[in-house]
Amino acid sequence: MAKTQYNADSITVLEGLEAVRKRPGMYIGGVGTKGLNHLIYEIVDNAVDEHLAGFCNEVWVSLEADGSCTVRDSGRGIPVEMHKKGVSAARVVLSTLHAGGKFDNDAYKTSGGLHGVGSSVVNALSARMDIKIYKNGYIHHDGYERGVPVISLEKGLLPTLGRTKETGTQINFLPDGEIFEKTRFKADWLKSRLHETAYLNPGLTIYYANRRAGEEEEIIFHEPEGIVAYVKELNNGKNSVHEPIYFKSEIDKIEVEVAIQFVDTFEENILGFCNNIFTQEGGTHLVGFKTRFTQLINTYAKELGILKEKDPNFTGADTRNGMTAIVAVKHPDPIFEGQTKTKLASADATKAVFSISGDFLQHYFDRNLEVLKSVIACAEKSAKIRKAEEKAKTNMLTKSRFSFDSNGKLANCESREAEKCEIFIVEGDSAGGSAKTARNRQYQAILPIRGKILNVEKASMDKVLANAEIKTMINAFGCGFSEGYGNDFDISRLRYHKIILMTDADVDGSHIDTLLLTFLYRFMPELIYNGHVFIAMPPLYKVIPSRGQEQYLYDDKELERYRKSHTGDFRLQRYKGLGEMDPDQLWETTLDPERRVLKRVEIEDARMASEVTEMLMGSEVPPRRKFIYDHADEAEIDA
Ligand code: TTJ
Repeated sequence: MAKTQYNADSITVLEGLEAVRKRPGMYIGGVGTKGLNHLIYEIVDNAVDEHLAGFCNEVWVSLEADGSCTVRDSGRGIPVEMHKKGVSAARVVLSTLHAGGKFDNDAYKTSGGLHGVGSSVVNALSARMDIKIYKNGYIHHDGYERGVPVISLEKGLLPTLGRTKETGTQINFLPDGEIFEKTRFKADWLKSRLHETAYLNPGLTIYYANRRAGEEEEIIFHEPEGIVAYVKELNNGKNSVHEPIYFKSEIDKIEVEVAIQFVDTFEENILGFCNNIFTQEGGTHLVGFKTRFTQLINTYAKELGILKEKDPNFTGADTRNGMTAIVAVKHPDPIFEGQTKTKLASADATKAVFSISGDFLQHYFDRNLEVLKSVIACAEKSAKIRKAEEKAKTNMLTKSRFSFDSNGKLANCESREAEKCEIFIVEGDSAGGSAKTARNRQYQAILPIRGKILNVEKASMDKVLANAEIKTMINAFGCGFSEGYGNDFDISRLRYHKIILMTDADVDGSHIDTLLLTFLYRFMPELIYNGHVFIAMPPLYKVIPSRGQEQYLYDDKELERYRKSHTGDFRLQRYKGLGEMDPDQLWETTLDPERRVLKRVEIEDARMASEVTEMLMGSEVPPRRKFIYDHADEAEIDA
């Protein structure tokens, strides 16, 4: 700090960033891997904004060998001239909270949720940040450590590193280990996100490079077909019923772009975006689209005589049976709400999407009768199944409303303070028995499930609902569920803030995880969005040295390390399943909040949310105890 001169403004500037460091979660959503990756997205969004403004068609994103990330664009470069605060505008952008490069000529503000918080937040949370701005024939240079400038200004302006003919902005930053639990960016999430960005911006080319030792890779993301290609990719491997339908138009400054393609499965997969932001919680744009689509299909079905006058209409869910769609709007001043600020609330978006979709689709279906008929056939198929499911659901509700736990397996906890309560869904009666003995009965509830019953992959949902354990879970959680028709879900009634899946570390175990997560994602997605769902990580091995301390090891990498570092004899015990542990061991390794390792289930982006098996990626929640924290940190436990 000593090198630079500060005026009053730059002092308040630094205080602004201090607030970010004090409460990082408020700005990037959390200090886990998700928040960490958000640093990159925040910077990339600036480059994409420059693309949207019409000045940049290329972005480079690299994960560097030293753990840092570099983002470069071919835009105009952040303005470097003197700002009214008495320093270079670039320095104001990078070190003032909420000045994140959003200048008044922006057509669309990206102000949803975690977005648009500005590059200054990334700066504040980076151990170091280096900036090169290629502009006006020079390379302008700036640099920071934990948000504090380390480059001296010359009469308030940035020093230059030499001349250039190029224009653009390059930022290199290293996340701060004092802030983040882990500082290793998740490459898979980043690639998926960049691919999504490419689909949403067909004129943009993104050059991705991973230069980290052992995972070197280069990919070019360029999707000139845009959201049509996105829909095709989402439907990849499924039987499509027709070629994608695409339209794009604008009303009252709101741009609406839609791609639709039906497949012959029973899923509905509609992804909404506003100003390139994935609206995880949906919102008004989707309401407009769905409402108009349902109306249209019912009108056509009656016109064609497929529905008779006296027949009830198809429900909305019926008309979207098998639908994959992207609804992307651009709004000049969007309002976002919801738990994670990813629900579009702007009422005018409903009107715009309703009207544009109605006009286009009517015109389209009038001329493509075959497509229309196959879409209506999907709705008929759904209506049939819906009736069966409705029956299953009423049966279930009437039976179980009065019996909290119909088969008496749930060992509930004593406390009614939901924030402190946990429920373990445990594979197998024997592990369930041990867990019941071992648990802290004040706060930990145990629900054993029998693997075999659940291990019917791709069971239809009415079968799933008929499953005794699933019924018990719905009743135990206390918040109801939502699916297709009706929405009985109320997260405020949730009885356990941690729902922990505890299955064996084998193929059967991960099948059960997948089925349970599929169930949770379809019927109670908010539980996942709000971070209530976890996967327990029981150890794979116990080493018993002839001299020294016994130790639990959580994966093969740890075992390898142990073999290398340990001198002398040791006995190795391998746990094939939870059932092999006695209650004390189970408590020590898997139940005790002080020592266990949990993986939080997170949904990273729209593409992952659309594909259940792909979407469920965990990030570890390390226990407080330091030594296991260190192991958990390096453990390769992402299946
Ligand atoms: C704003 O309007 C005047 C000309 O410069 C515009 C601008 O801010 N452009 C801009 C910012 N282009 N690229 C950025 C940018 C790129 C990266 C990679 C990171 C950051 C923080 C900004």
